[in-house]
Amino acid sequence: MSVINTKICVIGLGYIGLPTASFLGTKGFDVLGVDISQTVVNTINQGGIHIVEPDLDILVKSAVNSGKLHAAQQPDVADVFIIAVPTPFNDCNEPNLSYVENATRSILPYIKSGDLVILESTVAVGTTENIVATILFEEAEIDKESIHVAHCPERVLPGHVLKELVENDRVVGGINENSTNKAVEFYEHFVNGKILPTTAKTAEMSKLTENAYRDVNIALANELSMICDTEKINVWELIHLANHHPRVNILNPGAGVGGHCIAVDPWFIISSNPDKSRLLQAAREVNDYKPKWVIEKIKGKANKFKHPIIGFLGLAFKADIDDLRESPALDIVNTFMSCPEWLVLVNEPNLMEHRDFDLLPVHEVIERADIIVILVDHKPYKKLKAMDLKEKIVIDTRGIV
Ligand code: SAJ
Repeated sequence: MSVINTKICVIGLGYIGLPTASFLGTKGFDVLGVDISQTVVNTINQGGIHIVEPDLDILVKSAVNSGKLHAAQQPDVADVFIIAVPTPFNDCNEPNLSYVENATRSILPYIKSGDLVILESTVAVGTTENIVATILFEEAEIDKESIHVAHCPERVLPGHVLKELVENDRVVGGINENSTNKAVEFYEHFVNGKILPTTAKTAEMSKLTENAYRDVNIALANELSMICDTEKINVWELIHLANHHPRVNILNPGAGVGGHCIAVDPWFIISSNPDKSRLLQAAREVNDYKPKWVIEKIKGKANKFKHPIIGFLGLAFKADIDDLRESPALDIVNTFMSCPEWLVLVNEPNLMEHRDFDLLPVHEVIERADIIVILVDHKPYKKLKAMDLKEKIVIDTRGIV
């Protein structure tokens, strides 16, 4: 496969698709990015971005200006198709794979013998074979042996996407050996990390396992934080000490687990294996309970004030990003917004403004509030000293002060 003559079509220009498409464009591939939204397509064709990720704007501009990245609402003929569409969950925690199905069907008119189709979206075990490959083989009018299909789950950390896109090791699993080999060869063009070949099903399970591992580990930390609160033990000191053991590495407690990956992906395993996934279900329960526990803690402290002023530090789903999707911090703040007897003050250093809140400078929140609740471990908060907060009631969910 030569970079110069290879046309790539990336379906879905979101948090994974757009960085991937623009990165491949800067590597010399001819890239067509496809998105159902006309606004997204227009923004990208003007060299702009619609999501927040450090340095992504520079990458997109460079790929678009060099003529190597173009966006459209419809796919076109290509040698490699990368599917990076969302896989949301319904209210019963069952995955909705219709975006993957639609994306696969959208390439049917353009696929030809020898093409490689890669599914990067996080999916339930079996999806690459049972949905993507099956649709292609049954509905494309070409010899099924000649299309290559593989799953290569994205593993990049929001906030570090451009670095991790190149440096992370990649698990690549084809539906047969030819597919695996073809996909490995493709990723070798632009990934510096190791390329680890396997089967499609193992690749799917590997991605789910990585996020489930983190969910379970954070659940342990969150459970310890609630136990330590009762026992009057400093949980951060406890974890620090325990982690000095050469084989212990406990993650950090917080206000809950947010974002669209770790709090979601275990459900892919649970929904297909409800009887065998008791640990994963318990971890989800603990992590989902943590924001409720924080709310009760705040209410307990607020009881002694007639009209308490509560200052919240942080709204994002994790440190040093502006992403509020599935943010436990946002849920906690919203709970108090609806109570007329409480005055709520909010600081979020990564946002200029918010539709529902007046965002205030951190020093103003601290000065005016009776109770300070640290919800996110953003860098600026790490400069806060216990001194700055003296005479205040502090609920520090992240162990900052
Ligand atoms: N969190 C804690 N304590 C910790 C670490 C995280 O409470 O010690 C919380 C965060 O505050 C946040 C949530 O967990 O609310 C998730 O944050 P995260 O940084 O752990 O992960 P994500 O969701 O941003 O990205 C994860 C990554 N997966 C792993 O680290 C195994 C990333 O590599 C994946 O590509 C991404 O999910 C994905 O797209 O699946």
